[in-house]
Formats: sequence, C-alpha cells, structure tokens
Amino acid sequence: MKKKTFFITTPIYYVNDVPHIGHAYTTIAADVVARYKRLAGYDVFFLTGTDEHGQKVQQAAGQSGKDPQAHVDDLHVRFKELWVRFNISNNDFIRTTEERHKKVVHEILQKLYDEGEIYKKNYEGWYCMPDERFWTEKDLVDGNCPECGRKVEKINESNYFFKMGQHRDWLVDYINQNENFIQPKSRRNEILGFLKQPLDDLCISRPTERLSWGIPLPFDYSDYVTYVWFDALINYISTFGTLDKIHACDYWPAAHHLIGKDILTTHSVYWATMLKAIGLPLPQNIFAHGWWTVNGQKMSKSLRNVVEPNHLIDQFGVDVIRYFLLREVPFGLDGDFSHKALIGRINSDLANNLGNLLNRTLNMLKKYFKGELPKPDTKGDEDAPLVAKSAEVIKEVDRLYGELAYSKILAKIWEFLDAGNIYVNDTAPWNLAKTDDGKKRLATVLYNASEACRVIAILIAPFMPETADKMMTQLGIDTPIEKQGLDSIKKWGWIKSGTQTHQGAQIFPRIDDKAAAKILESVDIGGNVETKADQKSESDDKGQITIDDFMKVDLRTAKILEAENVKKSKKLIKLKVDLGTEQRQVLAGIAEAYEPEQLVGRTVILVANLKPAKLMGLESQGMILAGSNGDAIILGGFDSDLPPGVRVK
Ligand code: ME8
Repeated sequence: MKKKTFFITTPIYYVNDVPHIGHAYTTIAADVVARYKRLAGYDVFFLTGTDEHGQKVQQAAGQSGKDPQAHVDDLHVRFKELWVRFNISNNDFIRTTEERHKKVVHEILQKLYDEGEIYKKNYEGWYCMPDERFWTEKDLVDGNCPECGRKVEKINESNYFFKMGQHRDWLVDYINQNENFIQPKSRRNEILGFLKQPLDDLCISRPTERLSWGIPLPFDYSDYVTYVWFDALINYISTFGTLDKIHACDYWPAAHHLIGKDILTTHSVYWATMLKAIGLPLPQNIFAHGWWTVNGQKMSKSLRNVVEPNHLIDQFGVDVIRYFLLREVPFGLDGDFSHKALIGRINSDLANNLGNLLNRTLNMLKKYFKGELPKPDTKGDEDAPLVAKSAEVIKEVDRLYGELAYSKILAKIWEFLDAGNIYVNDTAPWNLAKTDDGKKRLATVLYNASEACRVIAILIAPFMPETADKMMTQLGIDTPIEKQGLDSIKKWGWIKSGTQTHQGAQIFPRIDDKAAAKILESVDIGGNVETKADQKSESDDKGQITIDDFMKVDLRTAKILEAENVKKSKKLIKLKVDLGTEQRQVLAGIAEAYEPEQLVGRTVILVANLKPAKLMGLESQGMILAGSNGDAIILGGFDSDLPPGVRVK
C-alpha cells in the first residue's frame, strides 16, 4: 500500500544572516515533526534552504569585493553545516540561486503574465531600502518605515504588479472556513484584521538599474528582476520541479509551513493569493511561532547578544538544546533565552527524571540479573496502571502533534517518565530481591521498567535522536528506532527477554552549582548580562530589582472564556482563559467585586509562569493581576483590544 505523504517546510533563511537560535528553533521544530511522522509510517518530505537574492546580498557581496554568486556560495554553507550538527533530517536544501528554482519562478511569472494576472504601471511610493519594500503614505509611522523604523525614500518608477487585491474576499472566506489554515488563533485574527483594509496589488519587480541581483523577469529580461519575496516563496514548490510535476506530486499541498511571526503576512496573504492564481491548492497550515529574545532584548549584532548555536552545542550538546528550545516556551508564544533556565532544565528534567529511570533500571538489572533482561513472571497491582498510562500518553502525544504543541508533548512524555519512576518506587525492587518469591515479581518489575524506558526512548526520539539511540544501546536493542516504529510501542511488551543490557555512562550528568556558576561566568552575550545581572541583584539593598529579575515574570494577555463562582468560597471565581495557544484554569479572588457574567470576554493580565497551586481543591494555573485600595478590587487591563497571549512588559 502506498504510504501517506507529509510535507513540512521551514522559511528559507537569508543567506547573509549569521545563523542563530531563532533560525535553529524553526528548523528543529520542523525536524521533530518530520521525524515523528516518519516513525508513524508517513512518507515525509522536509524542506529547508536559503534565500539568496536581493539588495542586502548585493551590497554585502560588493563590500567584500566578491561576485554575489561567489558570496552566497560561501555563506549558505553556514546553514547547511549547522543543520548537520543539529541532526536535522531535511530531504532537500533549496537555494534560490539554483537553476532548478529559477526555472520554476520563470514558468510561474510567464504563466501569470500571459493570463493577465501581472501588469505594468507607473508607481510612486515610499521605499524602505533595507527591507526592500514599498509603503504607501498611510503605512508610514512618523514618516518612517512601519516595520524597521528607518528612513524611507520617495520613488517614482514603472514596475510590474501582481493582481493581489482582487483576491481579498475569497481569502477572508477561506480563512474563516478553515480554522487550521493560520495558527495560532491570535495570528489568524491578526491576518483577518489586516484583511479588513483594501488589499493592494503587489509590486513584484525591481528595476535592474537599482538592483541587479535577482531573477530577471522572463517578459522584461534586461530591465527588471523579481521582487525577492515573490521569488523566495516559490521555493516551497520549486523543490518538486516544473508546474506539471508539482501538480502531479503527492506532497503538495504542504501539511505545515512553519514560520516566525515576522513573516506571517507574506505567507498567508502573498503566498496564498499567488497559489490561487497559479491554480494550486493552499497549504493546510501556516504556523507562526513566537520570537526568542535574550534577557528581554531582541537579538542583534550591535547588542552583542546573538546566541550562537554552535557555542551552545559545544557547551551542552545537541539534544539538550533541541529539548530546551521546544520545552521551555509554548510554540506560538515569545520566549526569553537564558543559560540559567537551560541549566535548570538539564538538571531537573534530563538528569533527574530521564537519566534516573534508565540508570536505576539498568543498575538493578546488573545487580540482580547480571544485566540480562528476565522473563516477566509474577504479576502485581502496579503493572496495569503503568501499561495504561503508556497507552494514554502515546494517544495524547499523537493528538498534540496535530496542534504542534511541542511543550505539552514533552510534558506528557514526562508524565509517563514520572509514572515509570513511581512504578519502581512502589514496587520496591530492592525489597523484592530479598526472597525467592520476591525475585519472581522482581523479574516482572524490571522487565516492565525496561519496556517503559524503550517506550520513552521512542517517544523522545524525534526531539532527542542521539539520546534515544544511546538509551537503545544501553538497553541492548540493536533494531534501529525507525524500524521499531511507533506501532511497536502501541502494544506493551516488544522488548525481548534475554536481551543483554549494557549500563553505560549517565546520559545527562547533573551540572552542579560550581560548574553552573562557571558556565554563567563564561557567558559572553550582551556583555555578560546573565552574571552581571546576578551580581547586581545580590548587591542591591534598596529592594529594587533588575530588568532581568522583572523579565523572569511572564506576564501575558489572557481572554476570559468562562467564569463561575467556586462553591463554598466567598472570594474565589473559577476562570477559563485563552492564552492564544492554550487554555488554562485560573482561580481569582475577585468574587466580592465582580459577577462571573461581567468577566467573560474581558482581556486581563495573567502571570503565566507561576507554579500551579491548589485553592479549595482546584488547580490554579497562573494569577490574574488586579489592584485594590482596601475595599474595591479592580482588574488590570488595557484601554484597547489586544489578542490573547501577548507578552506584557
Ligand atoms: O525572513 N526568534 O529570512 P530570515 C524566533 N528569507 N525565530 C526567529 C528569530 C527569533 N529571534 N529570528 C529568526 C526571512 N527566526 C526570509 C524568509 S521564506 C519564503 C523567506 C526564524 O533569515 C523565524 O522562523 O530573516 C523567522 O521567520 C525566520 O527565522 C526568518 O529568517
């Protein structure tokens, strides 16, 4: 039977940029899904690449005295090499300067031109040189570019335009009818808001006298090159060859275009309307994730705070970074990078939890069975809940992949890990080993604990492929993980009795306080901000906090979806709030000031990273901010609408 296909993409990165954790983030996120879908038996095609045309490349090449092609040939390698280091399993790496790509761009331009979808007109507008974009007078902010704030120039020239404006109405309908087309929901609303204005036609050419480094227009070859975005977006299909081949290909439409929130309009408006005009179906999903900052600041060369992935890999290893980026911040929200948080995750999630279960299981196998996996013997009450938990987690993980809820997927896998550790605690193998009868039960317990480790290895393999392989080696399993597949964990008991396990070194050793202090001391981003901030907060005796202390509090806008009084409580109201990417239950002590019905629909401020707490037996996942002058309690809010999930700072 033919396998089901699955196509996933990352943006193609500007070749001039130095790859940083932001780029790594999207690429790792795509890789995790690609790996999971392969494990689930799909025929996966995973595409990434580099965007190599445009003004900035032309300028940078000029400054280094190189021909632009030689310049991009040198630079694109930085991305390719980084993806190899990160174990990225892409099936293709497309470069927009490759002939195969240019051919498809030409074919599409010519087709749209012949069909009257592209026309030429004289145009006067404001042009932002660094962003290579035209703006209308009303777009400008204080006379500057609305995107980057830099100066714009008035330009009057003839250009070619794609008739994008005519597509507005159906696009709005399409977005309304296809809930999953743009995610998260807050981004979808942002685009629907954008489409409330009339949609302009898109200028898709640049005169060669101003910019020569681009794909020449096939119908005006010597005078114009293609606008870099029109060229770049086509990479998602040029990987498959000519239009005929794309139409015939099983991978299109893509299951997911993963992008950062910065490039949402180009994907959900430009690309969607281009596809419609070309006659191709739209991607099933465009997911715009959030933005990584460093100690609360945008990463930039001038602030010297660009987190360089190669250094992180050298210091912590590939899998730790892959894990951290996807565990730390819910996909879709912004996140702040810090080495301290990274070390915290290594110690609590990886060394303590994951390392612990594998290590103690292998240790006991060695001690009581010379490392050989015994045949399960006496059953016990603790077995069925462990097996049931495994099935529940596998099912839920699969559902969460559909939402690209990476952080929740990992949290769910860790629930099973906890269940494994509890199983070992409750069955107390060290006591069982004392009697002959106990030893029969011990055989079952260690068999089940080993199978639990294998289930975990398979579930974490998409996130941490090297770790999963190491776990398999220590468990003595030589069947590759892809061969075992997801099906092998759907039924308990794949691992074979008699397998000789090999306890090796701790997979994730703890980073002790001394080593952690040394790492933080050596961090050189933004002028050693992490350690400087620490020193400052220690020496501060006026009760003041630093900006870093403040940035640790993750304040978010949250929309109240449901509200009800908590029974037997005079003060508490139970709220269900929308955080853009997830919904949470929060208890607020505001019942004396508000009726539940007054609250639904309001946008409030939530402390989103507060440890969950139980109040009147109910879990509260965060805290709502309110002010009080003694008797009146007033909720904090905003004087105009903000979507849910926006960071407040
Ligand atoms: O926009 N946090 O390329 P680009 C999270 N060539 N993600 C980040 C990030 C950050 N701080 N910085 C970058 C382009 N990214 C175009 C794309 S696609 C047809 C053309 C990630 O090099 C994120 O995925 O500026 C963002 O969308 C992408 O890098 C932008 O990369």
